[in-house]
Amino acid sequence: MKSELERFQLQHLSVLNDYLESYLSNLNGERTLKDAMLYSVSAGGKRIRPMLILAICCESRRKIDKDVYAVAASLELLHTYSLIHDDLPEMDNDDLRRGQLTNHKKFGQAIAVLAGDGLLTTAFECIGKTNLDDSIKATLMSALAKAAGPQGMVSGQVADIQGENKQLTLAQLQELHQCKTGALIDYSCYAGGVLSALSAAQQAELHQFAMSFGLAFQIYDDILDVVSTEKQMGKAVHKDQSEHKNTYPELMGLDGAYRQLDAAILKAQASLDILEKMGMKTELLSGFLDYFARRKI
Ligand code: GRG
Repeated sequence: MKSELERFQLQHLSVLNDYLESYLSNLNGERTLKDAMLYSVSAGGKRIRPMLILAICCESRRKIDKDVYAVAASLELLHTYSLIHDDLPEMDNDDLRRGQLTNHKKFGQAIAVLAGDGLLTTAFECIGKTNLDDSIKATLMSALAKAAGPQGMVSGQVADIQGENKQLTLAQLQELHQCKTGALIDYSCYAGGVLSALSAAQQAELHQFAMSFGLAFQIYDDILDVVSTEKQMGKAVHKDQSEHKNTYPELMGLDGAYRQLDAAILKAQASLDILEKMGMKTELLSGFLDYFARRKI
């Protein structure tokens, strides 16, 4: 039997994907640039961030209309920019992303940088084109800029690069991840709350949920990285295995990382219990947490 979250994803994922493709296809612009932008966005990905926005709207009984899809899509556009830039030779130097060649491997570095720039900037245009009240558009745009920019994801990326081959403390690692991945997840929850006109108290608790969820997401990703690399042992592994990466398993071992993951999931669930007492439904958000808790890794 399908879970509530699986049914929800079936209902909304293809609409969101169609929205993204038609939004990019209908932009005026240079053909190769558009192809490069579409190439990475259409490659799939889990769509966790936009789905969080849609889920919060649904749990708050806010109608999921075209404007909600636009705000969700804009976040995926921005997230995809960050992945394209992260894969570049001067950053993580990856050949594969979302099951296909990375953007720079396919289109060359210059176009990949520009495709990322295009996705980042049009994410804001995408919010601007909605029929939402101007004050809501301004609130969302400034929160997105804060989460993605020098007070959020970009600083996290810098901290990550500067921390390479150094041993960070747990506090430094948490700070790095809060900026690099947590800030956009926090924005997802905030944007869902703004679109649903949640109260300040509900938004504050949703923020607590986002912090714990973001942490669980990152630890899970770190664990997955170690376990899948171990499974590949014996096969040719492209990455330089001698390079030191700041991850939870690296800092505290796999068991320690699992314990931190469990603690983050429990904390996130506690926030959902409070949100339920405040009148929100939480089944979908709980479903997102199960995804980490089930961890068939
Ligand atoms: C280049 C400014 C700049 C930032 C890059 C997002 C990011 C910051 C780097 C990605 C590298 C990475 C593996 C981060 C850890 C967790 C993470 C954000 C994974 C990618 O997000 P998913 O798992 O990917 O949601 P999909 O493809 O499913 O969307």
